[in-house]
Amino acid sequence: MSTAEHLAQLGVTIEQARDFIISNVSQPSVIYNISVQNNITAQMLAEIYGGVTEGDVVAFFNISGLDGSALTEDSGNTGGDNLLATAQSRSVTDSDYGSLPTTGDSPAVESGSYWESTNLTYSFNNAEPADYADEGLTGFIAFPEAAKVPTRASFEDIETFSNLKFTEVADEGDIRLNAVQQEGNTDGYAYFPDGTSLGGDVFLNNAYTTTDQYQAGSSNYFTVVHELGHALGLEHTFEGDASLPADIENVTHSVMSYTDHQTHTLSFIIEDGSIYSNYVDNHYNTDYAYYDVIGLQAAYGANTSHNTGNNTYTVNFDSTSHDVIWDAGGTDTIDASSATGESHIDLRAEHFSSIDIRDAITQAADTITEMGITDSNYITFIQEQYQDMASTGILFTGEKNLAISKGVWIENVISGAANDQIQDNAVDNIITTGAGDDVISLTEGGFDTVNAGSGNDRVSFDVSSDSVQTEQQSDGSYLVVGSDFAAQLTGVETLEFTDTFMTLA
Ligand SMILES: [Ca+2]
Ligand SMILES: [Ca+2]
Ligand SMILES: [Ca+2]
Ligand SMILES: [Zn+2]
Repeated sequence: MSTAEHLAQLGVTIEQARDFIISNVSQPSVIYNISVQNNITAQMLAEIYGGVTEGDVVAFFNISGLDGSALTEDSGNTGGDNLLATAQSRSVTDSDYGSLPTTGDSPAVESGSYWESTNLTYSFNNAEPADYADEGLTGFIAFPEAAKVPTRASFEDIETFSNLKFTEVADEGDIRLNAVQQEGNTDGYAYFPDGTSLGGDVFLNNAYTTTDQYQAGSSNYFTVVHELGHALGLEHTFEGDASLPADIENVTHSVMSYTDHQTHTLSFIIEDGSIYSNYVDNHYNTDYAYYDVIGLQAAYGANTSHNTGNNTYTVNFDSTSHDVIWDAGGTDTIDASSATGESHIDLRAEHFSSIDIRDAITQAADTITEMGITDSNYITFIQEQYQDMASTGILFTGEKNLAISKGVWIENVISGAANDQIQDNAVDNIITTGAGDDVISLTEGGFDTVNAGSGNDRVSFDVSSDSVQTEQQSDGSYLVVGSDFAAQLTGVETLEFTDTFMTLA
């Protein structure tokens, strides 16, 4: 069969094939994988490209670390007998954002009452405007400088993931921010954007005015994030047509919840022979949480130009509270290499990870060590305080401290020194787990690379052992190739299949 006939069977002309090669000449693996999949030989590629020999084509691939000879007729490997070539044909490198949130994806926070424009202005009221006359407001003060910090930061955060654009104006913004006396223990309230003059306006409690009170991670900072959510049309997660399920109806999942969860840490002081504990509310969200991001994207569209390059997200116990990754493209990495606690990292969009987990026992031990405490009564007190706080759910432990939003592809991950658990996603992943006994689950496809480092490490697949080919490579790594996935494994001791375990040399 001629080259033209072979290509015709694939539905392309020689000219189209040449254009494809020219436009992908900087990505040899793309041309290589397509050739392997479609039994296109080096000889055919030479003819399609023109002016080069079969040997030139083989050399072109070899320079890029690909086995060019696998594409020659006399290698005996044409068409995928060579396991590495077959593995490369399992590659899935679509790093563009996937399907984006639409109405109904985050029903618990979607009120349906939204601004018509995505270009909004906001202003800080220093005195009561005339149209508030019927509101019966008391204690009107100039909007506190300290509260402007979380306001501006929240608008900036929203711009990173949604199509909304905010401009601060001196007066009469679409969203007007106020500080007034509040009923009972209310920290603030806001109106949905309903087309009225008060629609979108925010009212904070005039009792809070200091920088200290509005520190990042505090409940007052969080109040600003929450009220701006209302001002943009987000409703409470526990009201309206839909609510979050009870087990996730908390501020880890949405800033529109009232249920504190993993928002506090503890500190201790020893004074005059006694030990005292302090609750510290320093782990409230400063940014919108998972369901809020999806709800606002559904209402106003996603910012598809945010973080389109190759980004690294560095995460550990100290660096993050309850973050959500919105990333619109590129080859991206979650770097949890500094973690000393266990990490359970799930690369799939719409899943949560728990990175650098430190439970109550670990935090108590760390505190005892840091404070150099040897008195057994103090030690018992510290341990009990941590365990009591953990039992109410408000002790921050790192649980679910990172979410990957809908439509986001994160390709690579580096975990820390503890015993970690990693879940792959559907594209080619590079998974590096370092020290510790790690478990890596490769169930989603692509041609994944695992370097499990030291320890007793296991890779699990959701297929039976007889449906894969396994081969040790000259560099000592193992190739595992299935019908729709492949993996290249280094530092892995055990393979787990649905029917059996396999020990690697
Ligand atoms: Ca990116
Ligand atoms: Ca390891
Ligand atoms: Ca994968
Ligand atoms: Zn509210």
